[in-house]
Amino acid sequence: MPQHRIRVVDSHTAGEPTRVVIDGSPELPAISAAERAALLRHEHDAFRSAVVCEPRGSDALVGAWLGPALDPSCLAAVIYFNNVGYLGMCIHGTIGLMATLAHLGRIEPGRHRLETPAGLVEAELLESGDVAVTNVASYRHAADVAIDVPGFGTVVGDIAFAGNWFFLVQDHGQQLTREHTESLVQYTRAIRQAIIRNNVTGAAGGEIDHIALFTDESDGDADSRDFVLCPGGAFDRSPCGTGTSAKLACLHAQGRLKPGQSWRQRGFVGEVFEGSVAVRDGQVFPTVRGRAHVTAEATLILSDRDPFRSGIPQ
Ligand code: PYC
Repeated sequence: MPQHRIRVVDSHTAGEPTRVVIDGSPELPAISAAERAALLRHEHDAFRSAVVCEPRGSDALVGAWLGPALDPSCLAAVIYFNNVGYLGMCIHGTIGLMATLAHLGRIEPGRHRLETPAGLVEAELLESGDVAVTNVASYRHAADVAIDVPGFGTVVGDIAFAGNWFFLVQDHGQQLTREHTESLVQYTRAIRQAIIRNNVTGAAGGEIDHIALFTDESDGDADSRDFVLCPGGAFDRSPCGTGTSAKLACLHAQGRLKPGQSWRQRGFVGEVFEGSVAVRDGQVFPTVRGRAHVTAEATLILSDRDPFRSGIPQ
C-alpha cells in the first residue's frame, strides 16, 4: 500500500514541544524563507497538518521545515508551523532545532545563522547545551490600546512585533497559575476574538495572533511570569521566546530595560528563559536563552488508506 515516510526528531524547550523534520519534507525552490512559507501554505499544507496535528501531533506542537539557505553565511532556512498555520519566527523551536542538530552530530557549539520568514536570526549553541537566540529587530508598535472584550470589560495592552505579533497585557486581574488554566484560555481567546472583531492589527495589517499575559514575580528567581495563547488556541508551555522578545522590546520602550540588562521570564509550567536586548542602528534586538531536550527520533507513516493521512482537520 503506498505510504509516505517522514523522519522527525522531537524535543521540548521548557516544556513546549518541537518536531524537526529531518527527511521527507516537500522540496522548495531557492527563494526567500517568507516565499517558501507562502508556497508551503498554498501547495503543501497537508504536509504541515500531517506532521503536527492529531493523531500524530497535538495542538501544542510546533513543526519545523528545514532546508538549504539562500545566504551562504547561514546554516539553513527554517519555517515553523503549528496546528493552524505558519509562524514568522519561533524561539522555543529554534532552541529545539539547535538541540536536535547537536543530537544528530550536525553542529558544534558556536554561532549559527538561520533564515526564517521573519528575517535572519542567530542561534548560539553554548558548551553547556543552552542556546541563545538573537531574534529579528523587535519593537512596541502601540502602547495602552483599549479593547472592549465581551464578558470581561475593557482590556488594555501593548501591541508589539518580535517575529510574530503580540498583544501584551499586564493589568488583567487573572492569576497565572495552573489551576486557572481553563479560565486563562477562555480569557485570552476572548481577547483574541475582540481584536479580530475590532480589526486591530499590527503594522501593515499584521495579524495579532499571540495574546500574552504577564505578572510581576518578586519572590522567585524570575522577574515575571507569563501565559501566552498561541494562534491555534493552545497555550505555550514555555515562556514563549518571541513573547519574551516582545516583552523585552516593550520594557526597553518604557525605559525599564537597558541594553545588556538581564530579564528572567518564567513560563506557565515553571521554566525560565533569560533575555536581554542590544540596540544597533536604533533597532532593538532581543536575545533569549533557554535549553531543549530531545525526546524522540521517529518515522511518521502517511498511508493512502488512512482517513487521517493529513491529520484530523481543525
Ligand atoms: O517560543 O517563540 C516561541 C513560540 C512561538 C509560538 C510558540 N512558541
